[in-house]
Amino acid sequence: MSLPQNFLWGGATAANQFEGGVFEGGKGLSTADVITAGSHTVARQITFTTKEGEKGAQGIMPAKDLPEGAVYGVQEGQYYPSHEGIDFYHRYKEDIALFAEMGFKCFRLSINWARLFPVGDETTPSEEGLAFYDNVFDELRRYNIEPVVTISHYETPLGLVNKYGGWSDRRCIDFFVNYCNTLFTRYKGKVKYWMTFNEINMMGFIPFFAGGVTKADANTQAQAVHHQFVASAKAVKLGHEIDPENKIGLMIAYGAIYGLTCKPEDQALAMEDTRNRHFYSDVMARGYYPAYKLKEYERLGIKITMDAKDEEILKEGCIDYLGFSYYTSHCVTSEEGEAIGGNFSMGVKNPYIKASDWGWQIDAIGLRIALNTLWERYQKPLFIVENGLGAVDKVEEDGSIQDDYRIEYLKDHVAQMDKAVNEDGVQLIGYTPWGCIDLVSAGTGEMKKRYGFIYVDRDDKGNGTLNRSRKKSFHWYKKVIESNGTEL
Ligand code: BGP
Repeated sequence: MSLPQNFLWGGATAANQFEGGVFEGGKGLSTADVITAGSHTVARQITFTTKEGEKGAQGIMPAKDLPEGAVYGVQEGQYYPSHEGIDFYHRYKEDIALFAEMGFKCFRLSINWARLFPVGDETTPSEEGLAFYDNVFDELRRYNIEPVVTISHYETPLGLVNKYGGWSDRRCIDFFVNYCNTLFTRYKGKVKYWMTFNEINMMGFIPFFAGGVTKADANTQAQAVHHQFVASAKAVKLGHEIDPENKIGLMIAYGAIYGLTCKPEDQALAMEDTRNRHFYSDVMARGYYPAYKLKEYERLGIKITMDAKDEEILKEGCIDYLGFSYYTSHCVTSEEGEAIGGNFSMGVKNPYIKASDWGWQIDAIGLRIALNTLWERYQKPLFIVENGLGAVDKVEEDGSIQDDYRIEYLKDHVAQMDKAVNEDGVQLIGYTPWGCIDLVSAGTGEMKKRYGFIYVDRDDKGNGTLNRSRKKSFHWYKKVIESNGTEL
């Protein structure tokens, strides 16, 4: 069966993972720029200087308390993968031509906030920063590729972290809304699809990474999340006022969650875990805090400070669609179980499915379940804005890359997506597999964890020509798009 006409086939990226040009065009530093590379066993490190002038580094997965009063910045001799990324900053024309060759209808990218507002609290944006994205959007439009823009993807301007402690400070709301105002005004007519915060629910696991929050206590985290909710709702309202054509969505990390057995305790745990993911979409899609979260806050003694108008703002700023990432499903048990590695807490091993080299469990059917759950709960259009398999690719002697494992993963997921649409009646507007061109891994900082249809010659230490080449999956995906999902 075929997917709806105008279905947005494309691919997804994020500025700090592929743009590079970190010191060019007057760009300021962001949180991503002070995080060093790691491997999948060694967590990435945030670098900082303490008040006493001592330089240090601290792991970010899982989130730990960072030193009080530290100043975050770059240190000589450290390798920061975001600084050069894969150099999209200079190669965007070549890359967009390759996306066009695959037949992309849309392309998801994020704007680097610090490229427009180097510190984050300025009132006027950098013209050079704005012009860069103008060029990118114009180039996309030349090929009729619709930009899908994440406004904040795991990078808060470092100035906001060092001056205000990131999103724990309410003033960030105004800085963000001013940034959004700039985007909606400047790119009116060029961009229609927006998402406010990438994987906003990761604020609960990695608050520095997701929101520049340097304190990890539960109250500070909940307060920072509240600020992001209000900022997002204000942005939605403003975006609609500036251009009624704008479609502004949320973005959460999602996945089906199963109880390991049919033991009621396991199922209850699965229900609670699922609900915890829904907390973010509940607030942003329905416009109010759900009862279960208010009860939980009460139980834990968490008190959020709200302004008189916050409740009204949340109601007025409900999102137009739900964007989500789907890589894996999760399995939970009420008994002792072996926890799975990976970049976040992944629950326990599901005995029925295989896992990637990074331990992410591969479950295409879970995608159909996820689509149905979200559709039933919100009745708003869905957009799969990330999906894919992180794998090590081997370049053959003739230069080809035979990534059949990637094709198999994507094929199975597209088939389930098709079922959700054509058999279950889910309203799905698009599909943008993650890292459509190889880029830096968010979780590990590695290059060897690749997702792309396009190979980039670059290694974990930053060596390589940065030359691009087409993998076997490039040709496969081109056919999928051409046939609107009928030829898998
Ligand atoms: C999501 C992020 C992306 C991304 C992807 C894959 O959580 O939104 O930025 O990179 O996961 O994760 P990783 O890069 O760790 O493999």
